[in-house]
Amino acid sequence: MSKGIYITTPLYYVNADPHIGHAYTQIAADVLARYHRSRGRKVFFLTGTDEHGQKVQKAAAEKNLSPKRHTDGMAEKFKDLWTKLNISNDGFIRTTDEKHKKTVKRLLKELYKKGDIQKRSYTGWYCVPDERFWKEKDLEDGKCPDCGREVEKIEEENYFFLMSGYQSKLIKYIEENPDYIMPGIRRNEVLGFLNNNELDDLCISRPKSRLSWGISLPFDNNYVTYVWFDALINYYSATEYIAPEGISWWPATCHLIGKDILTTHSVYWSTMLMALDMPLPEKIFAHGWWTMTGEKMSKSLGNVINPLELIKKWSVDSFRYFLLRQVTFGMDGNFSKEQFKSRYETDLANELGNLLNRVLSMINKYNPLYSVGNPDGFDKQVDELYSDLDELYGDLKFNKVLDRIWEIVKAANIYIEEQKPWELNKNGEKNRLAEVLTNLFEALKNIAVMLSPFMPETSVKIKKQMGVSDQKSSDIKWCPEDSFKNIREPVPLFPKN
Ligand code: ME8
Repeated sequence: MSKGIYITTPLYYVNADPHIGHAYTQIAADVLARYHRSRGRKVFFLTGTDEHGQKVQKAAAEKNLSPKRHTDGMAEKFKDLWTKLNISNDGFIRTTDEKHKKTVKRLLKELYKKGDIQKRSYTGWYCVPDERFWKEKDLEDGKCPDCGREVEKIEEENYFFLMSGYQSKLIKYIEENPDYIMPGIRRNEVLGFLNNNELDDLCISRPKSRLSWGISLPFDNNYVTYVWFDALINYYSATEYIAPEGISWWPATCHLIGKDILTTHSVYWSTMLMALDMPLPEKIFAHGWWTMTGEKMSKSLGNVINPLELIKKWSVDSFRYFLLRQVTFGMDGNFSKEQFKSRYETDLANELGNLLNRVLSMINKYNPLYSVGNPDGFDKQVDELYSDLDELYGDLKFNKVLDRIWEIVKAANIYIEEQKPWELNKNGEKNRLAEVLTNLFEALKNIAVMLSPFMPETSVKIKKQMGVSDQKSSDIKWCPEDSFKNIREPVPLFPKN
């Protein structure tokens, strides 16, 4: 069976509405999926919702709804936003899906049988918003070391996954696979943690007396599964009942996550897979945070920006563009409406929009022949970028791809100023005029193709105005047989707001 490209996002908690942070991971994963599809590869792009656990149970109770009613409504909200953001996911998994629950139970049973899960009594400090246990020594000023919020002391019997037994195997794996955890700064963080601390066993159950909203343990009906143990398994369970058949999807090509959930993925999930004798994903990429005045944008801090407001004012594509151009993927970025406006007006309206407008207006006005002559370096620039794309996307260097596309946009604008097609026309230099406008036309066409994963609607609009077919990036080549005959009157791509 051939191996497909399998891209995942985190499954978001349905305790509050999605915000820019969630949209960011979605858009990045979407760009990656669209890129691979455009090269003719088989892709399965999965997203979904994480619906069990204390946080969700609490959110439902606050609205006086049953957890089921609450999660049904919230899952629709997430789906609706992804449609509005043009997210092309192939599957949407909910951890309340019966088939997912079945797989979780099967794998839990397997680990229990193997002796990798054991019952023990336990005292610890629990952070409800993070759904994580901490030891007394981990607390900072008596609070959760991760989010700084209050923790609750809890004493009870629970089931533990014997994660500590996999510590040295995990260190070895990360050391031998330098691209497993990316970017490097996160890899070093995980290795530093593993090399300097003794890994604890992981508490993977919650007594039903305290939490009923979860998947029952298949070997003890008095308990439900810890929400992370349930949620992480989604990446695998989806390949059993959501992904198209006939292609091998596991191991996943890339788990895209935010750095807040690096430990759960790189340590919990990796050791769970090791215990199950299953291959580990090829890559876990943890991106940075969007902050507001320096603080992480988060539902619980209440400093979130609603993506719907931005796309209403500025368009979906400009929102997608801004998020991936503004910040190096992997680093944090502070969100500012002024910077958004500036990118819209400068990069999109002035540089890209005007380029299209000028080129089409000149072709309409001067009516040149389509004439392949000296490409004046544009062919080289396009070919080089095209052959670098696999590596750039492989390292998730989204802003680098956009920088390189913009180098061509800028070069084309400068070329117009230097070549002065209006003078070539005035002086009757018809051949050179045809050559220059053909070069600009070809450059724009390739820009549109390479922009398509980032700005799918804009790419189609450009191609429509140029009267060219909806090409894929696998069709990229300089000056195929073409003509100006289907060209239309230019319409501004990014109107002034
Ligand atoms: O952690 N900046 O769900 P969650 C960038 N259910 N990205 C952000 C962000 C921000 N300010 N805020 C959120 C969970 N994100 C678990 C995951 S996976 C099996 C289970 C994004 O709703 C980012 O991708 O808290 C982060 O990792 C994720 O939302 C956390 O979403």
